[in-house]
Amino acid sequence: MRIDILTLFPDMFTGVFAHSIIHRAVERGLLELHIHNIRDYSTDRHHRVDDYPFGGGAGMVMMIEPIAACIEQLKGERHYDAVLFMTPDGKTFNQQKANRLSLHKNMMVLCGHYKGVDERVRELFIDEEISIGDYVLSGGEIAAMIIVDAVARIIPGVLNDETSALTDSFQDGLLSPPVYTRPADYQGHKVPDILLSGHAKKIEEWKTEQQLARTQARRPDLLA
Ligand code: 6GU
Repeated sequence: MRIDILTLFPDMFTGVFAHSIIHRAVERGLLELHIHNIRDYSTDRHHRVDDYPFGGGAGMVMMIEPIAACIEQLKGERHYDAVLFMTPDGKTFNQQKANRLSLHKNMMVLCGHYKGVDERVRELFIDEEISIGDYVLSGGEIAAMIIVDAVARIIPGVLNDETSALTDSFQDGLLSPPVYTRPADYQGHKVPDILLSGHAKKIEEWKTEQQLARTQARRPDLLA
């Protein structure tokens, strides 16, 4: 899978993408990430990428031309299955959306900033508008990293069997059971006996019970 990210702040991505699961996916040749600085596509003599809003109002608006130039150049090089726009007024991201996006071969992710992006960008170029939740971030970059992480880790071959995405909270509609490691007794706080019993079948039953109880207590909306 190839993901192209269009941003005014390319440096924000370097640390996050150099580590952890995303890095492993890239190392294994399962994910290709390309970060594009929208400013490089400005033909303006001052490399302007934003301007005052027509009709007035607070804040600057990202201009269409540099964004269009970047998207059109990329589309001339290969087919894109989807062009996403990260915006708080998009549809809320969830595991189901991550699963669906992970099936794409090539996808573009546009990160918005300032007060917004010229509406014609959405009309002309965007297939899907995605928010990561009901709060406002200063830009779409951190949201884009979250999408890339959630998608990267479910590409087959990225995770090992022991960390399989299939056992995640949300994949089966239930929260995960509690987990424990050594010591079996920490200052009198003991690991549940069942986990030390060696009864594989009983342990599985216990885990499922725990999943149901946790989901009922913490996220009853998932059971509804
Ligand atoms: Cl995708 N962008 C911004 N700027 N704020 C957000 C968001 C995205 N999702 C939630 N808040």
